[in-house]
Amino acid sequence: MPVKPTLWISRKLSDNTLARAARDYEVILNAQDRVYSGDEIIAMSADVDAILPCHSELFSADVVARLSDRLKIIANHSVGVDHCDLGALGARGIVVTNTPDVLSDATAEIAMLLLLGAARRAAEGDQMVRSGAWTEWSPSFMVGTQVTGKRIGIVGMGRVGQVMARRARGFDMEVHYHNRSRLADELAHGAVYHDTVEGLLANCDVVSLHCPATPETTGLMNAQRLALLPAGAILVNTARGALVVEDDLLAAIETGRLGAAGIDCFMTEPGGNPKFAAHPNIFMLPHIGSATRETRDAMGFRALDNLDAFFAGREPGDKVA
Ligand code: 8YV
Repeated sequence: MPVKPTLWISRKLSDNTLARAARDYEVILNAQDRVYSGDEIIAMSADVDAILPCHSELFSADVVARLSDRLKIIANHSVGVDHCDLGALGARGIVVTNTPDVLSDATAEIAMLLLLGAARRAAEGDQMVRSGAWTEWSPSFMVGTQVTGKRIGIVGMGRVGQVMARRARGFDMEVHYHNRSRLADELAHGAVYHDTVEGLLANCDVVSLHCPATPETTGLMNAQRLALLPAGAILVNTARGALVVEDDLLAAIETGRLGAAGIDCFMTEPGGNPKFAAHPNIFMLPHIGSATRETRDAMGFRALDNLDAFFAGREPGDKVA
């Protein structure tokens, strides 16, 4: 029997994922499901051949420089890899993989939920009924914004963005997008391409962010760009908190430039932005875009597929470094 590689699973993953991992690897678990510090990750790396982390574990250049030579692969349980310094990991010869595709449907579901919830005042309405404050009704009460037939602008027309476009078409929305490159016609399905974010923003009633957080996209939605949206537009973010300058979002909500926002990702996680709480037209969720039973299994399996390929001497399908 060949010796099984030793794998640290940094957070509590789905039961099916843990069972499969235990079958094929010597697994070290994180029984408390807590976030490990850089120093703890470095210490752990001396005892393992592989790590299966979430986006909550930070592999900064400083951490990567001190990882043990024993560690060969980081198989992320996430599509986003902004928590990993890919340049530093590549230079160390540590393979990095992610989990694309399998979370696109779940994330687009949450983006639609945020869009509808922001447009139709879901948080406010739920709170009113729940707290017993619903004491009267009138036709002018809780009036929101209709989504059907409006223009949606998708920033980042990758896998999640394309699913979001399909869902939006189900609401008869006119789809516009900005992407690094224009999609082939058979993928665009008639969506209108804008070669700049600025051009897109001026032409949409709703903007939904689906691009990764990179040095180029950090702070993308700042005061200048928010000012390009039509008054009363809605912003949806299921991608990364770093894409939005949160103080500028607050200012745009306060002036009415933004009619509402639906936010699943924040600069500070966990926790979010306490300043948002004063605004009932900011509909918030705690970074749960991919949190369905089906998708959690699929993400875990995809990460394990990547590990299996690596330890079988093949190139993992989702190698990003
Ligand atoms: C996950 C995510 O919840 O995949 C990503 O990039 O942000 C989320 O889908 C998280 O990373 C789980 O590990």
